[in-house]
Amino acid sequence: MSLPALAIDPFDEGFLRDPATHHVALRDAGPVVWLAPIQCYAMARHAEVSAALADHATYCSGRGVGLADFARETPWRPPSLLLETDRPRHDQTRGLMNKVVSLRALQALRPVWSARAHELAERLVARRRFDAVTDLGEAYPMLVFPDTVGVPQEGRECLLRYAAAVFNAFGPRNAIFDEGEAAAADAVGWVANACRRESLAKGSWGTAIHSAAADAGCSEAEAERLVRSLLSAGVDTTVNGIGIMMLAFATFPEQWAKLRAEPKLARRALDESLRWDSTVQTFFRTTTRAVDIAGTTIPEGAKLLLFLAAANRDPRRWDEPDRFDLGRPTSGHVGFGHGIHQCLGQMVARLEAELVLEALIPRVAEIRLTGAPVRRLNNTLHALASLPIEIVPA
Ligand code: OVV
Repeated sequence: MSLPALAIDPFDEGFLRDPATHHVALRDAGPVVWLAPIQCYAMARHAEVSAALADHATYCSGRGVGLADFARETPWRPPSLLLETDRPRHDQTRGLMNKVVSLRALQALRPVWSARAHELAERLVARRRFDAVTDLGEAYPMLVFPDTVGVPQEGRECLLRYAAAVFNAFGPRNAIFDEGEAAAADAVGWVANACRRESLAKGSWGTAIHSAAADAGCSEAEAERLVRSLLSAGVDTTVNGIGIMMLAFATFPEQWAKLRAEPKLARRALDESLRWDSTVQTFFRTTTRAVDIAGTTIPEGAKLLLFLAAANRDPRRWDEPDRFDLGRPTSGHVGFGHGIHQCLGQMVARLEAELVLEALIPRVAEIRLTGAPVRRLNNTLHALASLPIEIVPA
């Protein structure tokens, strides 16, 4: 079988404005395809994407999970000791992070995070009309997450620009990459300073990481880079995760009614929302050996683009994949990835989403769009700039 070659650039504006439409063509072209404009292999079907994510020995992360191959190019920032690292080192850093970002730690935070969600919901519902992205999707994580990591109060708006730049930098050096980098020039310095032990609040996750990293024999600079991971991965992801989840409920009003009738479903809503429209659309891997996929040989040292979002709507795997449906089993979705690199913060994201919904359920009878959602283009994230809504109070 020959390798289908497609003239699709998944980082051009046309693609990024409407990824789901292009995903159909990518999936239907074959189990593995060649994307000529960016000169790399790609997979968009659930079976292949999931299998590649599970096979970290063949598809490594240490050469970067963006288009840039760290074996040939200097990364734009020192590589993440989690995301852009392989075994055995990865398991040491991940092991110590798992002790800090734990279910127990989250259970302790729950009452405070819940109170913040209720206060915010109370204020927004009183207004009736608000922007579900800026007023809720951005506002809520910013109310709880920076305090938990323990970063300085002053200058926190840098976090959003920094995270956007990090996710843009997984793509090619296109205009979006350059604009993100320029916009985040000051944020890079702010984040570097915020990650230092002296900058972090006592009793925070940040200082806990410094202690755990020191115990594991990491240098101070390595500990700072581990804190940096939380700030890189924990902001724009949850911001858009909540924003897109609100879009899902506004688009499928019967699902809001179902949630209100069965509030326990709040715990599963984010996973179905991520399956329906994945915040993190793509990640790359690099092959560590020549590997055979459905009659095609991918050589050693090749970049491979994995379309997580396309896999999550693959009709070969999901019934009626374009429907947001709280009743469906979401197990197996790759919105948080899969395998050893699967999202470290997934419990944080789920808790934030659950608490936002818990605060809205008793107060909101209906959610209506009052205008078209506005996209914010990013090389990796399916992001929203604005989602104007009006709620009908309960
Ligand atoms: C999953 C993710 C995204 C961006 C940055 C990082 C992780 C990191 O570890 O720095």
